Amino acid sequence: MDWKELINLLKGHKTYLQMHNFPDPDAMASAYGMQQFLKYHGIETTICYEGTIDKLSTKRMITEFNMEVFPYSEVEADMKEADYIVTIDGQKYNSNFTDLPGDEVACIDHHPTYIECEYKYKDVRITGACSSIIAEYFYESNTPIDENTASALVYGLRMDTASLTRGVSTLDIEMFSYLYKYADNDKIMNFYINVMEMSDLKAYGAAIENVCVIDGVGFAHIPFGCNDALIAMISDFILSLNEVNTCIVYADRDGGYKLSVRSMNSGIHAGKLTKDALEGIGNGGGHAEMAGGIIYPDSVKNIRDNIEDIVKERFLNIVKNGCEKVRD
Ligand SMILES: [Mn+2]
Repeated sequence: MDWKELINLLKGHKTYLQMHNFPDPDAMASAYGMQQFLKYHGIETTICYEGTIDKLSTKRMITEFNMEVFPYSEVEADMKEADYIVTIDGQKYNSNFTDLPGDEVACIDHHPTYIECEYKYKDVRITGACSSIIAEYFYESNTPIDENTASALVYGLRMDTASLTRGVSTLDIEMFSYLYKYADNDKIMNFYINVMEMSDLKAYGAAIENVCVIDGVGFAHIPFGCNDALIAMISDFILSLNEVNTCIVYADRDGGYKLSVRSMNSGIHAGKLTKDALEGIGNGGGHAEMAGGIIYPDSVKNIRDNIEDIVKERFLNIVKNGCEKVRD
């Protein structure tokens, strides 16, 4: 990380901070934190995303932290091909990252790279949360951090690491302790109350009805559309079962399926498992502990009735053959 290089690169350019599609709290906190960091150094930016922000947790972040974030449809008329884009908590060419007209000159992310892309500035490190990487920009450059920004980053860090219990690196711990001093920790605790909506229960209900566990691997199909964040929450929930050490939860999406995968089994890398299991019918990847994927509508046209058997067979095959959890 060379924060001066990033500032020099962006100076004088109209810059967008693009989060991954359907941004989660870590993406929101990271984009907001980077916006505040750049603002202090004289660079104004616009935060944008594809998809929707429709979870209580992310909607609440906008009001509680006073964030300004724009769906692409609202900036479409303004964005030119020459404008700069910094990808935040995601990378160009990923299945969850829409290629917008602007020029992706920089990338700040904590996920493994699946498809290489040339950026003028790249800061990709495998950490529990992208928020930790953003916090380090403040720390390294001695940039003052206000309570609001520190609080948002603590929340993002906690959400992506399940409060420092999942995929944690030394940087996450160091940045948590750095941010903690500046954050409004009571405000953050309030985010953990009332996190579910009545409509979420329908998806939980379907998953519970449907769950099937084979050799420690849990599968649940939600037979209707759900947003990414909800599928991820249900995946965490299925993983909390004593009988489950790896789980695959998927919901219908535009004629295909959206998957969320978790692994607490040290022999199974969730990202590699997902990528390999979906080969030829979809796309996916992610961290050792958590991953996501999609199955394309075209590939299930004739097999939709058997989708549950097909998903089980594909994932169990990879699990059986071993899918070593190697740190990327
Ligand atoms: Mn993240």
